[in-house]
Formats: sequence, C-alpha cells, structure tokens
Amino acid sequence: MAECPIKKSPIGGGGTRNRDWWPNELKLNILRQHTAVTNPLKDFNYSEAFKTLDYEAVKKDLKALMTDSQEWWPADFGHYGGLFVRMAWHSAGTYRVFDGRGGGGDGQQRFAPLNSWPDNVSLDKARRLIWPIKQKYGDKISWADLILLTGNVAIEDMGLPTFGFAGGRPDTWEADESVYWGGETTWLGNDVRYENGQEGVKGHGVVDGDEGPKKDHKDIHSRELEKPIAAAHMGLIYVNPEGPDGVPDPVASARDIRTTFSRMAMNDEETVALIAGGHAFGKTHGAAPSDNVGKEPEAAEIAEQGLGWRNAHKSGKGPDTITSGLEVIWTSTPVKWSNKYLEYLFKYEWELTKSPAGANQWVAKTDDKIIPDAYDPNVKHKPRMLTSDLALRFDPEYEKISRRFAENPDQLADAFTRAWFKLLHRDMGPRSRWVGPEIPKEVLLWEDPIPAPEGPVIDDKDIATLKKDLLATGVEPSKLIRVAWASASTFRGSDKRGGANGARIRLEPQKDWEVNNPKELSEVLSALVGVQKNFSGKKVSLADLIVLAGSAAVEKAAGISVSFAPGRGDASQEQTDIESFTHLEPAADGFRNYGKSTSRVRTEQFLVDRAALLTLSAPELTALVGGLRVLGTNYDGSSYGVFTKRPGQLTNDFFVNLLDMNTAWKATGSDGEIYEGTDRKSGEKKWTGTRADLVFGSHAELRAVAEVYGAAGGEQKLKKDFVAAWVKVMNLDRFDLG
Ligand code: HEB
Repeated sequence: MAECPIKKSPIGGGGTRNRDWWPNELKLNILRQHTAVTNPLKDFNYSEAFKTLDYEAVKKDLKALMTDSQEWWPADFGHYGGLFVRMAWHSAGTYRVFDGRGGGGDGQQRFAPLNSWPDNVSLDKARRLIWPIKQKYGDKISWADLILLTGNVAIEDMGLPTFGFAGGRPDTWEADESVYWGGETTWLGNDVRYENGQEGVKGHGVVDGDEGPKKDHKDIHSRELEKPIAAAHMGLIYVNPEGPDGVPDPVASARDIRTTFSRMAMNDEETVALIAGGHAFGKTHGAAPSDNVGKEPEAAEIAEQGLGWRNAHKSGKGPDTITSGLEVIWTSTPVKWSNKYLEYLFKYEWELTKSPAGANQWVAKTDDKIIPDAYDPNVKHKPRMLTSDLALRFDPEYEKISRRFAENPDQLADAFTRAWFKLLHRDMGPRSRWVGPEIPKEVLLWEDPIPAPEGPVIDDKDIATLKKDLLATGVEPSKLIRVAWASASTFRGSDKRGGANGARIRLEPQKDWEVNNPKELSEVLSALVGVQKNFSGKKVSLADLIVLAGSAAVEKAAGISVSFAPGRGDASQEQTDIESFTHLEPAADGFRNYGKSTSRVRTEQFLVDRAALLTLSAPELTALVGGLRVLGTNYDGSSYGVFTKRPGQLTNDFFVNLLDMNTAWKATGSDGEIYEGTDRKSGEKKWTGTRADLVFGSHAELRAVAEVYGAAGGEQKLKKDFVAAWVKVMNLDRFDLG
C-alpha cells in the first residue's frame, strides 16, 4: 500500500492543524473529554447496572475461560492466568500519586497510547480473549472492571484467595489526553524524563521548581525521574526488565523499582510482595528477535481489526510468541500460586545470559532442570530470572523483606493479596463508589476513610439557622469562601481523592499548606468550631460547616440561592495518611492566584490542569475564576485580578474590565508573571493581574467565553453559572448523593 494519505487528506480532520502551527498554545482539549458526545451510554447509571449483574456467573465464566485454550492464541501451560494477571497489573499499574492519573479505573488500556505501548504487547490478545464475556454481560460490566476482575479471578483460580474485589468503574470512550506520559518521541526513550528530572527534586507538587544542582541524566545510579511520571521509559509501565537502560545491574534496577513503585503508592514491602507474587505466575515471551514483530495496534492494517504486533516467527503464537523479547519461566508451577519464586531466587546463583531475542537475562548456575515448558511436556528448563527480579535479592532493603517472605509464605500471601487489592482499587475513591458482593469489610488507610456523620443529618430549618450563625461570626465573607474553596478544591477527578468531605483541611498536612494561608485558616476554623458548639440541636460536622459557610457567603454576594447538600463526616488525623496527602498539595493554583510558572509549566497551564482535575469545562473554569476574583478570594488576599471597585459582590466586573479596550496591559517584571493595566489615555494605573487573570483575555477560546460574561446579560448569567459551578465543586466528592 502507498503512503498513508490521511495527514494530507482535505477532509476528515486532515491537514496542518493548530497544534502543528502553534505547539505551545494553551490546550483546553483536556477540559472537554469524556462528555456525553463520546459516550454511547449517556444517561446510564453504571453502578446501578452493576448491581443487577450476575457476579458469580461472570466469575464462573471467567474460570472456565482460563483453561479453554483458543487456537488463535493458545494458553501457556493450558491456563491463561499469567497473561490475565499481567493484563490487570498493566491496567492498574500506570497510576501515579502526584496527579492521581493513570490506573485501571477508566478502561484506558483499550485506547492509545496504552493499547500500543511496547510494554503492552500481547495484551491486545488478552482483551480479545475476554470479549465473549464482555459481550455476554454487556453494559452490566464495564471493560475497566472486567479487565481487573479477570486478573483477580485468575489469581483465585491459580490457588490464591484474594483480598476481595469492588466493581464500579464506568468506562471512558476515548483516549485520555490529560496524562503526561513523557516528552520523548521514540518508544522506550527516556532522555527527556531524566534530563528534566535533574532540575531539582524539592517539594510535593507535580512539577517542582528548578532549584538544585544539575546531575548527569545518564548516570543510572543517581539520576532522578521527572515528575509526575512513574515509569523509567516511554511506553513501559515501570522499569526496564533488563536493568536501567538495558544495563544488567540488579542494584541499579532496584533503585528504579523503588522510585517507580513508590510513585504508584507502594512501599518496599508492598513492592517486593507484588513482584514476587506476580512472578509466581506465568512466563515471559521472547522466542525470536523482535524484528519478526509487526506494527502495534494503533498503526496496524485495518484487516488486523485492532490487534497488533503480528509475529512472523513460525506460528507467531504459543511457543513462538514474542512479547518482551525475554524468555524466562520463574517457577516449576507457573499456573499455581507458590513462593517458589523467592525460594529459587535465593537458592541459586545467577549467571548473565541472553534470551533467544538477544536480551539480557539470568540463568541459574545449576544442572537442575526443574522448570516445565509451556507447550512441550518432554522439555525441561533451568530456572531463569530478569535483572529486575534479582533486584529483590541484591538490594539490601528488598533482600530483608524477600528473605522473610521466602521463609514465611503466609506473610507473602497476605502482603501480596493486600498490595494487589490496593493496586486495583487505589484510584477508585471512597467506598461509596464501590459495588459488588466481594467488597472487603476491613477498611484500609489508603481509602482515606471518612466516618459517617453522627446522628440525623441537619434539615432545611437547621441549615437556615446555621447560615445566619455563620454570617454573624464576624469573619469576612471572602475568608469563608476562601476556606470552603480550599477545602473542596483538593478533589481530583483522576483518583477521586481529596474534597471537602472529611474536613481534612483542619488536619496535617493540609492545614499547613502555604496555599491554604495557615494563619487565617485556623482563625476561620475556630470561628466555625464556635458555631458548631453553640448550635443547639443536631450534630453538624465541621466538613458540612466549612462548605455551608462558604456557600452562605456566596449566596449573600450573589443574591441568588446556593443549594447545599449536608451529610459530610469529619475524618480524624489517624484516618489520614499524611505522606499520601502531601501529593494533593498544589504547586500552583490559579483559582486562588497562588504560585507561578516553572521552567516547564506556565501558570495558566497549572490553572487548566487543576480545572481538569476538578472535572470542570472551559465555561465553568471561566465563570469560577471571574467570580472568585471579584469575591476577593486570592489565597493571600492580594488584589491581583480583582478587577472591580466593589469587591465582595458577585458581579461581572472581572470580565467587563478585562475586556475594556481603554486599558493597556504591560508586564511589570521580567518573568512575565504580573501585569499592570493602565488607562490608555491618562496612563493612570487601574489594575494588576497575573497570567491566570490575563489568559481570559488573551486566549481566543477563553476570551470567547469571557465575552459572554462581559456582555449584556452577562452578569445574570455569571451569577447562575458561578453558583452552579460552585455547588458542583463543593459536591465533587459526594458520591454518596448518587
Ligand atoms: Fe511482570 C511477565 C517485567 C512486575 C506480573 N513481567 C513479565 C514480563 C516482563 C515483566 C518482561 C514478560 C512479558 C512477556 O510476556 O514477555 N514485571 C516486570 C518488571 C516488573 C514486573 C520489570 C517490575 C519490577 N509483574 C510485575 C508485577 C506483577 C507482574 C508487580 C503483578 C503483581 N509479569 C507478571 C505476570 C507475568 C509477567 C503474571 C506473566 C505473563 C504471562 O504469563 O503471559
């Protein structure tokens, strides 16, 4: 076939695009993803549908499928368990703590780039193997749930009872464009992520400033990985199995494993358990050199029907399969749970060798041929391992844990099943989203548990009384709004963490975040506690009061009613994993005019990224920023962007004044962060603003929305839209409301 014509085609989205002309334009596309337009199941309540699923029947069908080897993609050792565990692991394992993105919660493995990542070779086949089950149960089980459940059932079917399973992950229907997977343009490249990682490793934010001495990004023993990435190479889930950059150095490999797994929220013990438990199953595939392998799914011919990596080596499947290019079988019972992986890891000494495809791997120095072949019952192999496996023995910290697990198989089983459960459920958010009959009773700290409110929930009469009390505290309304916003806007739609529920803003670490203005925060909180104490009647949570106070203040400023949904609970410090919550601290937050550009991220990009995490659309973002500014809610009370002579009233002044052609704008400093607006004629200084303010006038799409609010009728519309977006943000974590 001739060269693909699509890029040059005069229709169907071909041609040179805005993105090609202006690669640095501020991209709003991440604010219009996963909408009703792409979803064939709109107005569909997935968790209700899941409740009608015959869960046991699905599990029974999955178990039957495990050993029903298909001619078109035969099962190693007559059992698909290993392949399915890897599918589930690779689905969930893209999760990273910094922005909560990645993970198995959206069924993204079906879409590019994940469907075509070099680390996901052969998982196209795994997903097709379970299509008959997806087809049979239809909308009652999402792909996201089915992919993970299949891995879970595989483990169970190979002899290890799991910790449980929760469904409740609705599918997405398009590639998630919001995830930064790295800046490299070649598969398995990592020059950008390590080069950028050298800029400094300070702070908790997604992207740190450029403090710190530069290091050599090629030094595999000291280089730092760029945030928020959690993989050592473009297109891998975690690390290079052959060792960093292919260098077969187990200790250096351990360093990469520790970095990447901790960014997946796993500590050393969980990491060892996951790897040792995972590689109790299955095998690796590298029957022949990778030049036998054809194009990945996204680039393959139409006749391939979404499959990829056609393998020209002999039969191209079964014993001839090429996946990673490594050829290892870890244990003598690859389709049965055991701790033989760790047993062999310590029992044998290991010698560097090459796979048939030429990749670095290790073989036991022994004559013991104890490992079965996946297809030929007459063939036996020596034990073999990957460089990343030897890391569990040669890293001193991992070694301690590995030896303990080797000697105590029960501890391995317990640690593995718990870490596996966490892996699959880490990005699901609160329990109120979980459905199905296998939800474990034990509540885990990483769930960010929130106790249910005590006693009956406050009613409309209570709410009316409380609103009066709150506004009578003497605390400035802008502060009440600021605190409510600070509390609710920690929410991230990516992993459903954060939010106002739990009132964690009064706990470590949030109470000390600079963006929360700690001193003022504690004053406001003590005023709220006063109201809580004096309220005679039902018990009201502080979490509810924080939101109600902000909403009452907004209501007063807007002059229209702001709805309020009570029922939040207050979490305790013990229920709060401090280290894990540090990842929610924003490096910059344009909603509160906090923070500024770094060497790689502009202030307005931080703003749009935060809006994406808050699941806001561009109009919602615009209404919120315009409204918050005139309400005077900058984190430090500054006047940046407060383009009004009557702060505290919800007007459209921000837009009217920003769009006023009588004003000329000029940067005040060389960093281009702060701008001064002066009267064109008199030269009189009128306003100051940040990039997060001025972008609503400079960016064509944001300006288009700003014009709506700045024109006739705009004020009424802004009030309505601001209040709706405000209520949305206050309730983002209220999955219990249904
Ligand atoms: Fe794994 C397989 C690497 C972790 C589970 N792994 C595998 C392979 C490789 C690897 C290379 C092969 C593929 C083919 O087929 O060829 N891993 C790795 C690394 C790491 C890991 C580097 C980090 C260190 N895994 C892991 C985990 C888990 C796992 C964590 C779970 C939990 N894997 C797995 C399985 C398998 C694998 C199950 C098998 C598959 C089959 O059988 O097919």
